[in-house]
Amino acid sequence: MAALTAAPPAVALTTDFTQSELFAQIAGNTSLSASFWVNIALAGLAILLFVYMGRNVFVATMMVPLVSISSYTGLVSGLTVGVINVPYPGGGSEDVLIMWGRYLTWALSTPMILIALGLLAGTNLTKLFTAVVMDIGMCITGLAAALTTSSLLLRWFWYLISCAFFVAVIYILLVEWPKDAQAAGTAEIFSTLKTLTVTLWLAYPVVWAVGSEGLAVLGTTQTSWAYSLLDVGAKYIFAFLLLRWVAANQNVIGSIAGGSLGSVSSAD
Ligand code: RET
Repeated sequence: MAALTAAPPAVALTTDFTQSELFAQIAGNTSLSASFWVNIALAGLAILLFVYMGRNVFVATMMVPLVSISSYTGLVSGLTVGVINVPYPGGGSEDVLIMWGRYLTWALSTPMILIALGLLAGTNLTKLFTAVVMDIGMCITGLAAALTTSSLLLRWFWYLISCAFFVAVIYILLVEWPKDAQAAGTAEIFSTLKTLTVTLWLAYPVVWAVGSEGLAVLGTTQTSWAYSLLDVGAKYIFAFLLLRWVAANQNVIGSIAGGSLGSVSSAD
């Protein structure tokens, strides 16, 4: 981003751009803006659709598009982005537009997805809590990786710590919850959603590694699009499949997780 190049300050975390300057930069890049607006529009549609499908269904699932709208509004307005001087392998560094708001809101949206999956599998509180805590650890240390400018090594060390948290989440999804789902009688839908989730989630650290915050094989706009498209699958397609199943299987719902999966309003 040539227009964003400025001399890196010696100490400050972010190079000095006002929110209005960042907003103007984003608005001036049609493709980057589109990677945000697509999600705001889809999240809005998802909320309308989910409300139509059933008013009380799965509070956790309904929260996902709400968090998403907040997330992308932060990005598109320039509030939750910043320019930092990212060190790259080979000794160089560059001023890069960092979308740190993504990590922040992932710390809210991904636990919701895991809570929905855990409840669906009828798991116990210990495993649910472990998955959520590990997941939040992954998001916060991912944020630390994105914001560390002092040392290339420490930047990637944060990345590895985040991956370690992520392994725990994947383990619970692939090993623990399928057993619980089997016992709860939700194995089939759980298996579909687990496969979707694990496949898409695995792509996030890959995008980070090759994206503008990692090895910079992808530029800022391409990185943003990659995350935005992954979000579409991991959030809206996920939530749609889950809610469709919940609406069609009220009898199973009542018997798992003490009915805490929610219910479709009787008006439907
Ligand atoms: C980071 C970089 C550090 C290493 C790892 C990551 C994983 C991120 C994931 C994000 C999933 C986000 C979703 C958002 C939906 O709203 C932080 C990219 C492991 C798995 C599903």
